[in-house]
Amino acid sequence: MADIAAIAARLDEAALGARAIAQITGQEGELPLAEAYEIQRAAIDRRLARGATLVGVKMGFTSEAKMIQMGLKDQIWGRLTSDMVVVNGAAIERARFIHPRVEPEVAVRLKAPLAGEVTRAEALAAVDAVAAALEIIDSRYENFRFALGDVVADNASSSAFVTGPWLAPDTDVSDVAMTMRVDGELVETGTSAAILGDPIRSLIAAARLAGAAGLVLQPGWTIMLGGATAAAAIGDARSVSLDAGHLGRVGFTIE
Ligand code: 0L1
Ligand code: MG
Repeated sequence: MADIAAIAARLDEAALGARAIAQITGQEGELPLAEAYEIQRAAIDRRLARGATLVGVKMGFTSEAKMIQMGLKDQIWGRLTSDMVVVNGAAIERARFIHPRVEPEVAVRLKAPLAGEVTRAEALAAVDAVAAALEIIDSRYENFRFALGDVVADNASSSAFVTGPWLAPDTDVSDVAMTMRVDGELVETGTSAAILGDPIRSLIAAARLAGAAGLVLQPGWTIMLGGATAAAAIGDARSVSLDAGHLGRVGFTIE
């Protein structure tokens, strides 16, 4: 059994100091998923103890291509905390991150609790608003390399997120064209249909997976439903923007 508290502390300190660490699995053998999620919870608890609050959940590996690449049959998830929120159009500090990447996503805000096995109708009824979003992922592992247990323990690489204008809950998010630019240069184009065929499937999966860990998705929370394209490296770029058609625009600058 892994030393949950010690590994959680290592990951938390790596995130705090923006310093990469070695993979856990390389040093300590296999890391079963249940233990990896325990480490994730313990690392986030340290953040909460410093005053952050839970503001949602993120879904990862929501594209078929990424699942095949990792040999997965299911998605992974992570916790979103208040210190990860970036206001649309605001600046982020590059020094906070190790080797950040950005991906275009769809997010929903909830107005009712959601947990366990829910139908599509139940999931939709819990949605208060939808938005285009950008997720900044920043693996705490050297060279952005990890096995499944590593990345789950590392809160699914979650680091920061920006949501665009919140729109009515019945706004269609099923097949929205997305164009992402870094420093004005086109880096990724795709469609929200790449998120499990329809992002609402990812919301249903979020309720199921978080529910299995005893976590009820709460009213007011943001659920980041997954990447519509591959992630792009931020490097030393100064701006990122996403044009998501009828979902609007999202962006941030980097200083
Ligand atoms: O949000 C994501 O789909 C990423 C999940 C974690 C894996 C990665 O860092 O690419
Ligand atoms: Mg993501």
